[in-house]
Amino acid sequence: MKKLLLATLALAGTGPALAYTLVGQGYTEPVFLTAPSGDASRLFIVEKGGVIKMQSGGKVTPWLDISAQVNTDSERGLLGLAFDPNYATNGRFYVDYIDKTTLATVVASYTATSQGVDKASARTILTVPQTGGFSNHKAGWIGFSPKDPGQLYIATGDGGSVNDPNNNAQNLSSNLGKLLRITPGTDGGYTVPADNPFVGAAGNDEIWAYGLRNPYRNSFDRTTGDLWIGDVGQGQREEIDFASAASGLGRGANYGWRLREGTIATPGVGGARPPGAVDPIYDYGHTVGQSVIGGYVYRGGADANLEGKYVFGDYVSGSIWALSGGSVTALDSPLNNTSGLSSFGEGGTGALYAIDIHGNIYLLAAAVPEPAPAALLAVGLMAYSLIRRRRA
Ligand SMILES: [Ca+2]
Repeated sequence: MKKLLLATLALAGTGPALAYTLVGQGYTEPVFLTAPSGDASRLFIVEKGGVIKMQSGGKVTPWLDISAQVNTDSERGLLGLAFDPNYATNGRFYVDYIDKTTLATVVASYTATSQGVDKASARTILTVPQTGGFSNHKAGWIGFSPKDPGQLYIATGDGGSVNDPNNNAQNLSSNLGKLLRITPGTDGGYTVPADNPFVGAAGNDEIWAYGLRNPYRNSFDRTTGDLWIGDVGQGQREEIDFASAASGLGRGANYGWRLREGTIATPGVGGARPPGAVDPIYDYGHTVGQSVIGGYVYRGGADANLEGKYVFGDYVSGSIWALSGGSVTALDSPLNNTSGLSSFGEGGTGALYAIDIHGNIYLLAAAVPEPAPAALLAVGLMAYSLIRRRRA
């Protein structure tokens, strides 16, 4: 009976079992999910077209609609959402999108009340011109580190096309291909933290780290504050970059693009690793996947085997992996062999979710409801009898 049970649980994919539960569906091109810190009852789902929806108790409510001001061509869209660490008291949150008119990346703040979001509360925090006119590599993740409160981190892509034709990522006078770090103003605008690496030196003051191609999905470990970057590769290598909080979060780090693609010289434009450049903590080739989706260090508490491991995946292969101690384990994935894993997301108390661009949200690791052994046995018996009936 035990064998039968395991077979039933492993039906959906390969690798060690990873419990997953469909908890949301019907979203239109969802690309991100988050919640205010500590909020265990609500999820905020970002739709690429410019809408944020709130899901609570199985009910979905439109929360903010800025679709009229968002360009959604190719990789453009509403791409990022971050709640202010003091959201519970100030109601402030931040979005990252491509402006319909200027095609620039815009980071804006809004303020929510118990009545919802007042669109008139919109304040532009920062704008990054998308010179070059290409429609891909917009990154768009934004977030706060629990170990660096008050500073907003903003991931930008290299601006698009092939081989970073304008050499933005290595250019410290461009805010493209970077991780930026700013102190957002309470009424729009921003200041630059005095300890940013290029303050008082050549290079844009907003830049925290550089040499990134399309750092589309990233995270800070909610426990340690460590930084994890998922940098989407070009034709060869997909890349995970890491900087611990204890070592200063990679202040001034050069992650190598366009000279380096993962651990190799970029074919055509690459070369030796630039002096001081940081190699990825992990990279993989295109037989395994073709668009890395950066994830989270699992802190959800529902799976002891996963706890403390970095969970990430690939948009094209649908694979989900756990990275720990330099080695990767393939996990069961609800999206195995189906293109569409658009992001992971963390709930307000650390529950981990996977998002399918086709509209589905899966809770990972925690089976809901947690099935009692007797219930699992019943499921196994049902599956067994169904298989027998099909065979008959
Ligand atoms: Ca400077």
